[in-house]
Amino acid sequence: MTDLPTQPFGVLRQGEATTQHLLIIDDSPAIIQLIARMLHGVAGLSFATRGMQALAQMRAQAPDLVLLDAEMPSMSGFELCHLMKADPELREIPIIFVTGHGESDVEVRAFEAGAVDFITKPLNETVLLARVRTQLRIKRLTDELRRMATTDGLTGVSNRRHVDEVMQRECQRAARNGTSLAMLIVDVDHFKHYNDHYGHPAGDLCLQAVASALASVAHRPGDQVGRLGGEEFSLLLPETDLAGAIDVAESALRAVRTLALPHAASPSADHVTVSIGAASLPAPGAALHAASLLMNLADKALYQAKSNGRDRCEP
Ligand code: GH3
Ligand code: MG
Ligand code: MG
Ligand code: MG
Ligand code: MG
Repeated sequence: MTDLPTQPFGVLRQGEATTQHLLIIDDSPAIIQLIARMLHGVAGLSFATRGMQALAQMRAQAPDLVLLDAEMPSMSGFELCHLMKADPELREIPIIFVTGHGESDVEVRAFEAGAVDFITKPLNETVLLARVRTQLRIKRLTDELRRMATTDGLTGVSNRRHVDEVMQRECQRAARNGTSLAMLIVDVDHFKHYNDHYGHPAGDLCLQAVASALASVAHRPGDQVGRLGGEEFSLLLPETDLAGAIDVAESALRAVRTLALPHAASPSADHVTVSIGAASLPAPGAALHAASLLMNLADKALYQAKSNGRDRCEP
């Protein structure tokens, strides 16, 4: 970035996939350029000179940090901040206010609006760098903690806690919008024999392979693959009815068969298979405890799939 930005918004420096991304929102191209120079190499950088453009950019790709000019024409930084805090998708993005006023009431307003920090113009490079680095570090740690709290360590799919959380949310959404919601419970067949025959470390590898096979068939936005525990997985499928869920289950059965993992100790097949129980909402009596009912229905269906011979899905 050597020239003043001439467009109203854009990317100044594309970060690598692993680097963090910062959005500068300021009506002055000169300030944007100054900040970009001071933050050279610290993060991927984008800019916007208007609040509306900034909102569109953040919805397209959420930045890790926003530097927000308090005073802009048409939409002030405070107004933009309020809009972000009212939007569940943008609420968590940390905001550092940048303002020409050093008066304490502006500072108070910034924190009351939900900013994490505050910098005054004229900008001091050392102060800007220190505050930006601090916020990016907090953001990286927060992201990492959230990832650890929601994913299963062995397989990388959602853990049980996150499955329950997303189930509650999706059940409420399905009831509110009158849409269907399906759940599959997937259980590896004769997995105790597998461990006994091949050893526990091989069993772990098998679970990882099954998890990726499941992830490969649950690819619609909003689909969630989770590990309920042991050798039991869940697929939560929003806006999917029972027939649609059974289609996904058939693909899952195929995907696991296609892994072609030998299972010499299985009484029912010579390779690793899974059994699947399917259930969907709306279901009779589901109004109050929809999430646990859906889980129970899928669990009963799984039991049927086991007793009907395994390597199959039952509703
Ligand atoms: P079924 O076909 O009826 O499901 O039989 P199963 O042997 O798969 O079911 P069972 O519940 O008897 O055994 C599940 C086994 O899964 C027992 C347990 O040791 C194993 N298991 C649970 N968690 C893990 C894990 O994280 N890694 C490995 N390797 N094995 C696990
Ligand atoms: Mg301004
Ligand atoms: Mg099993
Ligand atoms: Mg069992
Ligand atoms: Mg089991």
